Amino acid sequence: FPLPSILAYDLGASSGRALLGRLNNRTIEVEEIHRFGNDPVAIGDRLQWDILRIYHDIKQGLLKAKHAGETPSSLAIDSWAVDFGFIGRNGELLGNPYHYRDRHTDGVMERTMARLTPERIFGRSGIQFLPFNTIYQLAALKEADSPLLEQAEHFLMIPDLLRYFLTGEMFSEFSNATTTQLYNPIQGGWDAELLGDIGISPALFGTVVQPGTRVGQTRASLTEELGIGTIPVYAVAEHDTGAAVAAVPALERDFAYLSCGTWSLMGTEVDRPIMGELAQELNFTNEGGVGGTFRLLKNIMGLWILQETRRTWEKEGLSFGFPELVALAEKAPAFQTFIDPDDPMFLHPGDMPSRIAKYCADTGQRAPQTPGETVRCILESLALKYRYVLELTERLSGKSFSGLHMVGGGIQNVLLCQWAANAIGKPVWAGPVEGSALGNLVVQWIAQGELSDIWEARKVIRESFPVTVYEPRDGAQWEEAYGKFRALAGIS
Ligand code: ADP
Ligand code: LRH
Repeated sequence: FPLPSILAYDLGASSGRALLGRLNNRTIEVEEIHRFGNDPVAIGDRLQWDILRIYHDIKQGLLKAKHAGETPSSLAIDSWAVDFGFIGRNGELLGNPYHYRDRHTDGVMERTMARLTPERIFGRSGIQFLPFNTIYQLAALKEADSPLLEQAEHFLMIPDLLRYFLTGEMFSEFSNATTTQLYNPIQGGWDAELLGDIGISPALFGTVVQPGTRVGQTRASLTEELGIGTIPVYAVAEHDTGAAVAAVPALERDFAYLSCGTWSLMGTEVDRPIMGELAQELNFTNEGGVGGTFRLLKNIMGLWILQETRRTWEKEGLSFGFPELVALAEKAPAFQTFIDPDDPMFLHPGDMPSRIAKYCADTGQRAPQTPGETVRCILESLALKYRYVLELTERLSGKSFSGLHMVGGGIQNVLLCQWAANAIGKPVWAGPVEGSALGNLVVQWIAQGELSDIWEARKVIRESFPVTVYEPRDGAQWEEAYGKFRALAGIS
């Protein structure tokens, strides 16, 4: 008999993808059946999701599965954190969800922090201060007197919303809910006080379910439209970083990870949130995970800067693939220029080479002159920032790590993996590439009793996919570069 398959949708910033997964004895087999664009659409001053097109592509994935003779026995969706849509009284989506890189939140975090105090916000949520957190997106809509708030009856985050389109059922998934900075992990629910503080009705916020909950099935209108059977739908760790960390093939309890895609998310897994003064001061976060875990981590701007650099050059008629950019960086001279990748100037879409040049002018450095120098500056700076954040993670968690697990599309950048190992002076274990989609799959299997728990899942992933080991090299040069980086990037 053919093995039953299940379906995972992972909506990243660089693409959306649908993967079919099979568990063959204790080996995971995956097959990518659909990959599609997930570009936000700029209209006037707004930057928005093309949400109906994404739903269309989710349906395309179902059709492709059907044409391959597959009837997935379940499906689940994960995507990036913080973004959401509203449902009105007729059950329909109101407007297009805003993308978190929209500038409508400019200044809102600062104003909200001044009014509520950082202690109150962090003390109730345990979530790091990022200007695009849902709390500031909602506060921005409130400040702008958005008509959406007059009509909204339900708040749903993106995977919850797409799942609602598929099933007709509304549930909020826990891992993603925590990223709003409006979920209280101590009380275990939406924080009505914080919502009250920003003037948003708690009545919009519905039942929160844990990763691994069955939350409906494909609705009749959809199965009829596509000519497919009914498919059970699960809530997994619908926050893509939660899914990626679930898929880290660690065998030891105290491990450090770097989920390396558009963002670089670095930290460790903990059993309960670390919400003290130091965590707040270092701006670490405690995002909800699978099986009662939390991710103590910090966001690092990541390969977004490289993606936007590439897009800028493309507009200028210079077209490079990622492998080509990596080759150019390798040939450029080492340790010429450093940026702090987390400078707010790099957050919004736009001309990154010009912003890097401005950063260099502001810090008295010679700006990179060629594409190779530019890419080298980005990748070296990222690797050095990894060292900084890894040291902070050790300090805050009281753990000591023997190396770093890297997962996600960014591990295809072998130079970055090697430089990360060099910068931290410890081995990097890189794999798997499709971390989020795999985390999505294994949580479905855990929910169905095919895998016992997250630790068995990690073992099975370890046995099913290669892990490339990068041993640290050139320690003295990287040590010296780290000192220069900290001085030039203004990192104390
Ligand atoms: P997301 O899930 O956030 O969309 P991914 O995990 O797919 O991101 O990672 C995308 C990143 O991976 C790109 O920004 C790019 O820098 C890197 N990448 C993808 N393919 C390659 C490649 N062939 N060589 C080097 N880097 C790559
Ligand atoms: C990574 C990610 C990250 C969030 C950001 C908005 O894709 O979900 O964990 O901080 O996107």
